[in-house]
Amino acid sequence: MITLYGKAASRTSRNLWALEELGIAYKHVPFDYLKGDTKMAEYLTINPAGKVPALVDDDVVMTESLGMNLYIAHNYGIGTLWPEGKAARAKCIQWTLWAATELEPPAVGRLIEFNFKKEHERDQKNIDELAEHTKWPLNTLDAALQRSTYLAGAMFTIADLNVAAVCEYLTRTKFDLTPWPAANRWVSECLARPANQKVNAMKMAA
Ligand SMILES: N[C@@H](CCC(=O)N[C@@H](CS)C(=O)NCC(=O)O)C(=O)O
Repeated sequence: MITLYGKAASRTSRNLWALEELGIAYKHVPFDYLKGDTKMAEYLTINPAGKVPALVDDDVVMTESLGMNLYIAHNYGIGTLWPEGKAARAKCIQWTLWAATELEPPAVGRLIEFNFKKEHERDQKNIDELAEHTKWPLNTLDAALQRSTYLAGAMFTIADLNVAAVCEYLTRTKFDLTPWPAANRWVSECLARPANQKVNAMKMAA
């Protein structure tokens, strides 16, 4: 059985979302990185970087939330989160790396400005620059979603989950997505899925 480390209100939420989509049994250990749980010796043997999330599945120990979701989908979600066919699977890998490298840096920067700083501490110049760096990736995402219902074809896959989970940083910080209507519609639809709503409830409860 998979054991997933990390409180729901962290990047762990994207892994909880994947596990909930698949409906598989898992154990959740809600270690809190803000309280120092992840710097305990016990946890550092799992992730020497002292960050969440991390996953243990028998002899597999893995970190990096978006990569963990590829692992979960590939091993437990064939035909659902992990689509059939080379072309669709290629898109899952492509969009996951795109989320990590193109969209997450400016999106996390924005989250830090709005959720981790008090209003008077915010750096407007940084917020404006981050918004500029967010526009190009959103153009790319919108163009893809004008051509295809989901990122890897006609069905929701781990490609959508991984990218939408990063887009959630934008919606949470009230970034206006209306200039990208296809992406805007798709983000709303993905985030409204029952599995993600269940994870949202876990975040609130923690
Ligand atoms: N690239 C990593 C980032 C992990 C990460 O930075 N996690 C944060 C919580 S969302 C953390 O544990 N921070 C604690 C720290 O930096 O010491 C991933 O996607 O898993």
